[in-house]
Amino acid sequence: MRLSLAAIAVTCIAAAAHAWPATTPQRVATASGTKGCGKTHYFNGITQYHDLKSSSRDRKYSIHLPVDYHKAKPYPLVIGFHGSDSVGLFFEADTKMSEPRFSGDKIMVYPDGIGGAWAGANYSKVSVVEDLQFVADLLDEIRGDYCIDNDRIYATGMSNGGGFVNTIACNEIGGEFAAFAPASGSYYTDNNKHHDECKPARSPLPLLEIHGGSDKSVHYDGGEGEGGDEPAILDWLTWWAKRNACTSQKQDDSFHGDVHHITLTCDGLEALQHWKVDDMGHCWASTEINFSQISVGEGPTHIQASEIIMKFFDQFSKP
Ligand SMILES: *[C@@H]1O[C@H](CO)[C@@H](O)[C@H](O)[C@H]1NC(C)=O
Ligand SMILES: CC(=O)N[C@H]1CO[C@H](CO)[C@@H](O)[C@@H]1O
Repeated sequence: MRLSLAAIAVTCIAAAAHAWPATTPQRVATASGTKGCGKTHYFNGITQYHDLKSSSRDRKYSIHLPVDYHKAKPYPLVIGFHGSDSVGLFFEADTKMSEPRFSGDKIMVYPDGIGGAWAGANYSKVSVVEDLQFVADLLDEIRGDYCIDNDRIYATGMSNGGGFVNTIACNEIGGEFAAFAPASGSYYTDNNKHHDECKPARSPLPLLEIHGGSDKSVHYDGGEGEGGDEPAILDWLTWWAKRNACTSQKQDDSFHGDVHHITLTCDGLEALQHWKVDDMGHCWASTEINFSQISVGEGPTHIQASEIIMKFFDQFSKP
């Protein structure tokens, strides 16, 4: 089965594809440390919980430092946004992203949404403006307390949290991030007729999406979702292909056609990528059974989202 992105099909013949080896960084990081460099931290390698005041509300997040955290070394940062009716703790357990085999040298942060949700859905408890302000306040606090490589800040999220990752990418604050990776995302914002509410801070903005073809909550072909109307995933990708000015597309199919990996090249970078797993439902793709799969009555699948996402992040730093 061939996935088609309408807008790209036109330009892919004329454009010269610039292939990059997947394992080497597409842009080399020049580490620039933050205010928090030099501060000593204890219990590294163990997730710790913090409070933060934002828009006069009490917010919470957890942070996981690499076990060998060195106070003078700038580290990449990944912020992970949980799905609806959840908290950062479950997202961390479900994705296992804090395990060194996935996180490597990255600092992992898991914020909690208000009322178990992120802005954008009709069930959200706070406005998009307020949740985006929270992201700004969270970045400020983390930069002030820990040694962060400012050029290597990333965002990932699941379902409602994936939708919020898209909202971040579509706004000015998204310019603080090097790359984005929503999974099973419910994209409620920028869903007007012309999709012109999405105003990314730069182009291309590296983005990777993973979605189940059999997702019963956030349908691959779009339609009515739990928190409002959702676009078809390929339409949504087409909008990003335009914003990122991508010029060529390739596709790999594997596992007897169950897994499809689309890679679009944008300004010489493989900056827009999508993984579709035909048989997968609404969960975080994993080759091992875990919470989100159990909750939708599913077994493991062919790909490991946590690994794919971290490898994608490793290829990008802020230009
Ligand atoms: C949210 O949107 C969905 C889908 O359109 C709808 O079924 C639901 O009733 C809405 N809920 C609220 C609280 O507006
Ligand atoms: C959170 C969770 O349930 N994780 C499990 C995912 O699957 C692996 C492998 O079966 C288990 O070891 C984890 O405990």
